[in-house]
Amino acid sequence: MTRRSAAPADLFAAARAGDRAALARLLSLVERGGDEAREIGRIGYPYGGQAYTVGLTGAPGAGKSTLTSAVIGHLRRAGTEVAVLAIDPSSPFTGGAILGDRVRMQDHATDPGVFIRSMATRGHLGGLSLATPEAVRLLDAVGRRWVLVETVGVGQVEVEIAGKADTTVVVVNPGWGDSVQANKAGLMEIADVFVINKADRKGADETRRDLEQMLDLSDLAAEAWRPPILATVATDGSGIAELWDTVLAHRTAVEASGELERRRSFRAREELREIVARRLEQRARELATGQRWDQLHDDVVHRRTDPWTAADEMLAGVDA
Ligand SMILES: Nc1nc2c(ncn2[C@@H]2O[C@H](COP(=O)(O)OP(=O)(O)O)[C@@H](O)[C@H]2O)c(=O)[nH]1
Ligand SMILES: [Mg+2]
Repeated sequence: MTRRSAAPADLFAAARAGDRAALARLLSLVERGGDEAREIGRIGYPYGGQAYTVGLTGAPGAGKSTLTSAVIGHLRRAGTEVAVLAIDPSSPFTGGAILGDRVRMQDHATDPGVFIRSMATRGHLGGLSLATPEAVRLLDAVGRRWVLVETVGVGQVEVEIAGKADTTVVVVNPGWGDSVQANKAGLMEIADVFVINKADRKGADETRRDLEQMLDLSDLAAEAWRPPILATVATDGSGIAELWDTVLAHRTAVEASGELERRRSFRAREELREIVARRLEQRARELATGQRWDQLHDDVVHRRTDPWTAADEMLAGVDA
């Protein structure tokens, strides 16, 4: 049996037994969406619930991939296994960012304790916002316990995806206060931990003051967990151990307070809502074609029917 024709159930069993090629194939199917993706989701779902996800997000070039690679190194020295999803919506196949990430992360390419995957959206219904949680669930279901998700924190969708992690690390650089590119308000909202990476450059102290000030003014300051602000130099590993300790501290805090459970429950509801909305949208597109549609359209144009009545007629008997 070739990989291409292997059934999702067989691939899933193989991936759970540690077959990385099977896991990669499953992720491709998930990424592509459609019936096979749904079947994989169905098969894997009962096995999940053990993984902890850490999102790293920030502007392009902030050093997220370098930081991720450094964190992987830190975890591996402690014998901890880790999976990484690098999300890049702008590069469906071989975009520069993905290649760059691959090169940067190639230190870990032959380490069986590390699984790295670059993901882009293709035909998936709902795009990355639905494909990413599915991919994370798959990694969870095949037994991965730590999943790092690197996303570019620019667009609203990407920031939303980043905010879906159990712990979200927002990566900024010295001078961030002046940059207008990043979705600053969005990033402030989702941060559990701030990292000022490239702290070897000047302006790190100023950026820290800016962040503290923004935190003081935001709702976050009133919450039980005030996002700590750390400084790192990802290229030489400075601050990486502290970063990981802070992630662990956040995990402990949200587990103890019940916040983790609340977040996951909220996320499940949001995802369910989104799936329903996407399916209704698709159904609506399907309805808006064909002879009956053309007739109703014509009736509206020639004022034989008003648009609301036409819509009622279109929807009559539709099991949406
Ligand atoms: N000086 C300095 N450069 C860094 C640091 N971290 C990353 N870089 C460099 O910044 C560039 C972008 O890093 P990358 O990890 O690809 O950023 P990403 O787009 O956020 O994933 C690369 O040339 C890195 O070598 C750092 O702490 N200090
Ligand atoms: Mg990157």
